[in-house]
Amino acid sequence: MSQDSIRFECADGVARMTLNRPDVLNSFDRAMSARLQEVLHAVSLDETVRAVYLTGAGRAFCAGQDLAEAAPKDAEPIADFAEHVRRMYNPIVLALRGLDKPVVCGVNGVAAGAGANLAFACDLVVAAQEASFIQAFIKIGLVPDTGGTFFLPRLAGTAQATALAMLGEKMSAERAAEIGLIYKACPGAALEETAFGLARQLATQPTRALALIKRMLNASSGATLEAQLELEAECQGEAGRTADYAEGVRAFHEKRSPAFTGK
Ligand code: T3D
Repeated sequence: MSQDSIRFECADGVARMTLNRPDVLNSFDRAMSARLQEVLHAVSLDETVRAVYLTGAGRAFCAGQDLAEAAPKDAEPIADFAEHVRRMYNPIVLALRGLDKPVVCGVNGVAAGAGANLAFACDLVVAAQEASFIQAFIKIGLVPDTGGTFFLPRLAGTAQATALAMLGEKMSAERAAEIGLIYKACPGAALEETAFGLARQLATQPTRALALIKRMLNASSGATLEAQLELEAECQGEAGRTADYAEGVRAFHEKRSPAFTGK
């Protein structure tokens, strides 16, 4: 397995993951998927990591499935796409949504097919103004995967989701922000400062409370009001037992900035 298809560094509580196959616009082959799954698992076990940053190397974020691997010129094509999707993409989406730390995605360039939906599975998505999003699947006779049919209607509504999936048109980062698909767009030169800056900021915040917010938002779309109110009560109970809550209130009374430890 190529270790380099994902560059992985940890510093100051932030795990930085960079999709690193720039010659093919960081499209996914099996090795890159396996490595991303591996680093996401490592991060889930590492208490010193309090936020994750995901981005791409070179001019693209990710062009989805490596089409040379899906249908190679001189070899057998992938025989069973269902099994391929189950192994390549579904575990990554579940790992991102289940991770009890915030994931910031810095979309540095085009995000197509599974690459677009990978971004939408993250918690906060900031895209360079030069970036674009394409549900490219339909252009090659496929259907959205990697959670596209789950995230798109929830983020942007059914009308937009239908148009994106059925037309496969390129959408600018600014338009994606306008319709609520992503958090914000910024000039490309400011992406590092803006998006990675958010990850660094989140790594200094009450990590347990952030994890609980993520848990509640994950549950929200399939919950009744009664169930969601009960979940909020449980999560508030848990947040209230953290050292960070005690520190937050102490800092408030002492009129100083809190020093959260993530405990
Ligand atoms: O199991 C399964 O396989 C099913 C799962 C499917 C999941 C999916 O993600 S399906 C969707 C797959 N992705 C696509 O269909 C997108 C294909 N790429 C594009 O449409 C365009 O490349 C982009 C719109 C993303 C960017 O266009 P542009 O003009 O900026 O770049 P380009 O010139 O098309 O690409 C640059 C190079 O990257 C080029 O290689 P070359 O000619 O310089 O040697 C191109 O072939 C390569 N590349 C781009 N996308 C892919 C790719 N190589 C392999 N796989 C790709 N997906």
